[in-house]
Amino acid sequence: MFWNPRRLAKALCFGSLSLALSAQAQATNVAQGKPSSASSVHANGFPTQFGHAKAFNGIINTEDRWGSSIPPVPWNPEWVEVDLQAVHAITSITVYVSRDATFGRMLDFDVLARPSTTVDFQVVPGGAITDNPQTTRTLTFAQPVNARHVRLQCKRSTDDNICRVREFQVFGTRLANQPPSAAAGNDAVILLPSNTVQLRGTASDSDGTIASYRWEQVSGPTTAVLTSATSANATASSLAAGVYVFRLVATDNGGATGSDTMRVTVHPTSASPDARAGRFHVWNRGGTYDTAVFLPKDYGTQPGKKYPAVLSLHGRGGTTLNAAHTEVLANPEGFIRQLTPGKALVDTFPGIVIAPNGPRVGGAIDTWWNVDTTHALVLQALTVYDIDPDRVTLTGLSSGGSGVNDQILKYRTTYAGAMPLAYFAPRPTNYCDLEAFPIWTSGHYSDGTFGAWGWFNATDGYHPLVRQCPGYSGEVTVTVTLGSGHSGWDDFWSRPEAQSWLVSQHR
Ligand SMILES: [Ca+2]
Ligand SMILES: [Ca+2]
Repeated sequence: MFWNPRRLAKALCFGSLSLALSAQAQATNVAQGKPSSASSVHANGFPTQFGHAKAFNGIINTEDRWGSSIPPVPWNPEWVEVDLQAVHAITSITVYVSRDATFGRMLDFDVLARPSTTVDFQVVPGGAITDNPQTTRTLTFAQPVNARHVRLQCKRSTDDNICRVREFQVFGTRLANQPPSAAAGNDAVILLPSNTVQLRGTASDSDGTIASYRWEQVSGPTTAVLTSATSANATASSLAAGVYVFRLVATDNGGATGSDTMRVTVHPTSASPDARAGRFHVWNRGGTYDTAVFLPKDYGTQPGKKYPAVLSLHGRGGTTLNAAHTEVLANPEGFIRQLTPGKALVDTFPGIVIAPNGPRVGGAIDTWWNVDTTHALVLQALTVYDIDPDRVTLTGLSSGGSGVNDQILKYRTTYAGAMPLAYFAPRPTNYCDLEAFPIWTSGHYSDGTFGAWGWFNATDGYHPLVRQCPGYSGEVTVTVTLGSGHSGWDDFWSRPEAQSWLVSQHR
């Protein structure tokens, strides 16, 4: 035998091919014999040959094939699908896409997969095929595709416009059942005599379905009565004062479980509200600012409850302190004016309002808020009143708006949001510092203090200039109101959505 490089190369090539074939022979066609379905079945004259199960029966001939009954159109494709009965790591898919070597070939089709019925089908990598020239197509995945359902979706075919699949093979290995995830819902706080809580759970399973739910009590001062304990939503009743923990256990169709717990805190019946609740009182802090403080109607009734708080700064016209400290109550200016006796908001406002009255006691009549003194006042209020330190916001008008501006430029980590109205700001040199901080500002269009400084750009639809800052995350809202002149803040603060915003921000 003489040396022949071409023959040697051919032999090597066959050698590697046979290795590849033996590797493929070891892979299992996990679609064979599995339950199938199809959008339609072509039965004319061949009722025993065109069933969709024929695409998964392991027989690759011209007759045992699925065929669709009508010509496919792009917006209503014909499809055939297999349910692998469990999630598999799929390494390749081979589809025989013609009746035989020359006739009835699919031209445009997609191969799709999904891990469960709770998510949409996705086209597998390389699975969107157009102008197919071959009678057999194999898709091999660099990363295995995890799926339980695999679908072929035919959009265009040759000849008689009928889609045909002689055999649809899916190669891979079955994955272990993935446990479901459960969520027991938010913790709850109730006040006796109310002694019932709704338990609202949810669960999902990435590779199957939720077969059952079970609520159980983990701990608590007494044994609670659980109603509908085998549903996602249950009721815990006959609760006593103390802390209960409940667990939701979800079981999937493969028997795996996932769980989550939630806590119910039951407060004892309280004493009557704080004597100062539902109105404002003077928090006399001689040496800095005299301050009016509003406490909500239920203040003091729920031990441990923390309230959102609003720092309210007045404008130059509110600088009315007198020696008898009466003006702070008699002539309030700023947001706290919404809470003067007799107003409906007194009964419903859920936050604490801290309204210092400038100028500082014993200080010169200056119309600007001292940034450090004002901030110190807020920090002290956190120690005196039941304030949630993560829910303190700022609002002010005119020079009070500037006072808010100064707070958020120097101390904004203390605060959850700011609502400065009708004022000069932001200062052009540093307004980009305000990115990602919740701000709602407003003023009249024609107010020189508001319009002149570039809070908004009228040609851009009143969008704040802070939008142009690098990294801006979209938390600044500008509301330009109709009307003229400098005032208008009382109208703005009387809006329920503005009142709600002030107590809804979280640091
Ligand atoms: Ca077949
Ligand atoms: Ca599962």
